[in-house]
Amino acid sequence: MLDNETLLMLKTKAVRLRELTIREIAHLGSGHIGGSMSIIEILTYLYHQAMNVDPADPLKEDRDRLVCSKGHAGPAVYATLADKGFFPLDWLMTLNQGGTNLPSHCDMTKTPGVDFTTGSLGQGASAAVGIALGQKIRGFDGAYTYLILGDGESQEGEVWEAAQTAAQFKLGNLIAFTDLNKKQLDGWTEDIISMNNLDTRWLGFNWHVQRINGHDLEAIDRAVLNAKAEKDRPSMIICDTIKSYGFGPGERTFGNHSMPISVETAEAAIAELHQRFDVKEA
Ligand SMILES: Cc1ncc(C[n+]2csc(CCOP(=O)(O)OP(=O)(O)O)c2C)c(N)n1
Ligand SMILES: [Mg+2]
Repeated sequence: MLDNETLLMLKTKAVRLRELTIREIAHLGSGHIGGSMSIIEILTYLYHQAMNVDPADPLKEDRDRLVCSKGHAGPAVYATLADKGFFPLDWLMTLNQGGTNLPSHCDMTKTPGVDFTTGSLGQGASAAVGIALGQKIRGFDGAYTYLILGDGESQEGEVWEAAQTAAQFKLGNLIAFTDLNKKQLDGWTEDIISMNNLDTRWLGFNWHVQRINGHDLEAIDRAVLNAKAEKDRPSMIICDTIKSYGFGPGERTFGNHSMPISVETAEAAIAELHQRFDVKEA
């Protein structure tokens, strides 16, 4: 259970990571704001509560790993890693420009702290299974592999090949999140290929399954602790989220997968963010 001080720290951190992500995309002029904003609490919890990682030694062998399979959420991952100290904050202003170390989609060959290259949806699931299996084979007891999938991404067949393999190898050290933000690139997931029965699908593949509010840090904490108690089954934490959560102009726009953001819009949105989310003294 999170004590009050830790919860306050995490909530404050989530606001900061949203602010960095908005500024980073606005500096470029446009980008994948929707799916970046919806995973901020998951990233906040992982990097500030759950994961054994060391910014000074990003390739430490027995570290926990994250595969952000929805690689287009790179801007949120980069904000998290920069803030954590994996690389200088001013790199964020080079997002997706020539010569950058922060390409639009996550690339492990370019960015310190990125554990796997993603962007081709579905592939990160298989990679995470392989990484988790490797941790077990190498005897890294207590090391976990975390995986973040999109709901639209879950339409990919490769996700389900990975699911059955993880169950077969009893990968209790694999903890996955589905960012169930109900939208994919250009519409409602429900209208394209429904993901409404995700819970029973993962159960059918013999995973441990939980469903939570993905913006509730305490719920994420409880779910991760439950997942860790499950030693012989991989875990799926299905997170109900809102696409673009915390970036007001995106929340108010249906097509918020990737959108242009001016610096002026960003600054107004950041003011709104603080109004809504800053933790008030009791
Ligand atoms: C194999 C593959 N097909 C298509 C794309 C193009 N694409 C990028 S993001 C996206 C939508 C993904 O939706 P979802 O997984 O729900 O992501 P989120 O809502 O979290 O942004 C698509 C189709 C891709 N990157 N990879
Ligand atoms: Mg989605």
